[in-house]
Amino acid sequence: MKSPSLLVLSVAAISANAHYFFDRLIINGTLTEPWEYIRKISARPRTDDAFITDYDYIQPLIDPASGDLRCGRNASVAWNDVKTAVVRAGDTVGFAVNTTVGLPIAGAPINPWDRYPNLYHPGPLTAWLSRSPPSSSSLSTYPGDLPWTKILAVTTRTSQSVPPTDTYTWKHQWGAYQATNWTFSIPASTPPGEYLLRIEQIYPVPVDELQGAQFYVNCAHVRVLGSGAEAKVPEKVYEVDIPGVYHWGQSEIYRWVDVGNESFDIRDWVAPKPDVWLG
Ligand SMILES: [Cu+2]
Repeated sequence: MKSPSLLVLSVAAISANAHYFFDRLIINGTLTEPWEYIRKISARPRTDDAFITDYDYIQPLIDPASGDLRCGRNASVAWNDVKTAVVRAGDTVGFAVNTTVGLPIAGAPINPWDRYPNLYHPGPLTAWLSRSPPSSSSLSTYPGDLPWTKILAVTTRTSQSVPPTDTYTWKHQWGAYQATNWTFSIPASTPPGEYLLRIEQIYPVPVDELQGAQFYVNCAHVRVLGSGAEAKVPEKVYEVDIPGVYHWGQSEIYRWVDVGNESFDIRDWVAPKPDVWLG
């Protein structure tokens, strides 16, 4: 029989492995430091007086109507000293996954069982841009309350997909499954300006299981220079508000694609709106 303490530890290990965030921006193939170009997020609030751990930071968002859906928990404005990455429209950027806050977020011990930095959950991975108004003094104070445009959607396998390390074959249909990072290009016709660059991965879960769908989102600060291509403003159909882009119970993301739905076929899955703007 397992001792109670071992049992607790193994449950904690499984659940801690199951969440993550994106703390590093990749700029033209170079991996930057944690939170160097990305807005820090807060730990989930605790109602007990237990010490805050990594697990409190990697907790997903579960309310699609929350303002936190833009850039993560308590990240509607930047409160760390976020650098702005300077890229040309058409350049390759990306995000890397982590499960530990590491330094310099103080007060969060790193637990050995937290070290499993990949997209452990099956589900869609997307990237988004929202342009800060030219009149605003700083990207750091831009809350992301203007429209967002989706510039990447990873659903099925691609050449960037990694070989899965488990035998859950139905999950392997997702292109980003178990990826440790993902890179993509800023559309070449993106108008020059300062932008929030947002990454989002959704773990689809039905409304009556766990806490419903889990959202993993983070935002980087980027200044997009021209590419030489003609700049184009995205048509209205590609622009959405966040929050507002998803609603509680929406069929595409409030459903099982995990253990318990082994017959899941990703070809039957319809990606939520909006469509991807390719420029
Ligand atoms: Cu999780």
